[in-house]
Amino acid sequence: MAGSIERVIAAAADSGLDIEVRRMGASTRTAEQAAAQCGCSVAQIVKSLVFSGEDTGRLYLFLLPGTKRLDSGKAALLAGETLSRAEPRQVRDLTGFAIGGVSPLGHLIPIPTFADQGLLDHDRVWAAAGAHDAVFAVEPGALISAAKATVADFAV
Ligand code: 5CA
Repeated sequence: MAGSIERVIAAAADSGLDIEVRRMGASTRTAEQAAAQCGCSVAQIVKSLVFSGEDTGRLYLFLLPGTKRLDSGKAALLAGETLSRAEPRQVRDLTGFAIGGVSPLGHLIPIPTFADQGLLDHDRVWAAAGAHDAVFAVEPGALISAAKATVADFAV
């Protein structure tokens, strides 16, 4: 999507984060592919999962290590409503990113964001930068701050 990588860089800069986006020249759509391209562990890949509230239709973003998955019961407690995976079109229209390139930063609208504590186990993590082959490395605490994410228990 045009301008999506630039949006990530601008959002990072707005939060005082100087990131270097790397185009890997191969797919980083999944955590496993991203880890292979980055030469890091799957746990160091940040998954950015967009869910939709079944009552309100609002979106919620969950940031978690590539080795973990979202516990839908715990996530629903945080959101205050039952959640389902957002439709790819809704993700694209409201974040400005296609599935597989959804970044923790730089969405078209503000989205309530939660982060798993496990991200903080690493000195450095890698996250999607708005395209299916684009990533950036970041210190996880700085990423969580820039994403205005609430650290919470929603992943297993
Ligand atoms: N670029 C990598 C990380 S650097 C990435 O985006 N990984 S991800 O885990 O955040 O995004 C891929 C995830 O998108 C999959 O794990 C899956 O949960 C979700 N996904 C894949 N297909 C769909 C779909 N059709 N609808 C909603 N979510 C989907």
